[in-house]
Amino acid sequence: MPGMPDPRARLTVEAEPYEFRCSPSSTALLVIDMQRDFLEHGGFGERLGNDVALLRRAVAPTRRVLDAFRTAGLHVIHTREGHRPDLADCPPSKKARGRLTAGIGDPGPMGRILVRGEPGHDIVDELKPAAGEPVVDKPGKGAFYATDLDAVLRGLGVASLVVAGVTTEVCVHTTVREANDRGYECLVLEDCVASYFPELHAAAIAMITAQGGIFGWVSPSANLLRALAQRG
Ligand code: TIU
Repeated sequence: MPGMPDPRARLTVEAEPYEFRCSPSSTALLVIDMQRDFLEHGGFGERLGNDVALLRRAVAPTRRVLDAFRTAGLHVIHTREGHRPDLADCPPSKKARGRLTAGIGDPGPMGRILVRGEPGHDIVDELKPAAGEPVVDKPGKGAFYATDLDAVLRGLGVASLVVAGVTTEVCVHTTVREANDRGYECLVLEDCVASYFPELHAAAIAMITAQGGIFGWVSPSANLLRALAQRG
């Protein structure tokens, strides 16, 4: 149809360590764990002693990318880290780690911490999933471990992932490593991922592009938005 972007057209994004190329129709935006428990006051992240403002920086840029993917009719998938209310899927080692006074499953200001169905477990309002966007609930840090994410991606014909979410060196990194080993090509948007620890964020970003892109590619979201706009 004249005036419509060709869904088979390749997208080229200026990135490190070199340009990232993908086919938009086989690309998904993967938004990792943008949950109240990590991003809002009173949640699990703050209980761990962290400054949630450092994570909130990623929300507005991610929203712009989300809007662009939705406008272009491209795939969007969300993940949430959390557990069954009976915690049967939470390894005792994970529950015990940190010797926390308020840890997974314990009551917090936004309900039981990291428990599915509780307000704190849900995705922040600014990035709420739209109807039809798959939400993958994950018990681990990696989004492929003990989930149907791989089946969802294969069902959609996805080969490339554009990655946003928190935290850079924990759930984002674990997921990118898992995706890379499964053959997915990942572009991590450096302003759409964030950490409570700026030095760990920087190291995690550097690790992705080292050695010729050992885990994938990194770019600012502006580069991706520009590539999408040029395509239209
Ligand atoms: N989603 C995610 O990264 N879960 C974490 O527990 N991250 C921390 O940095 N603690």
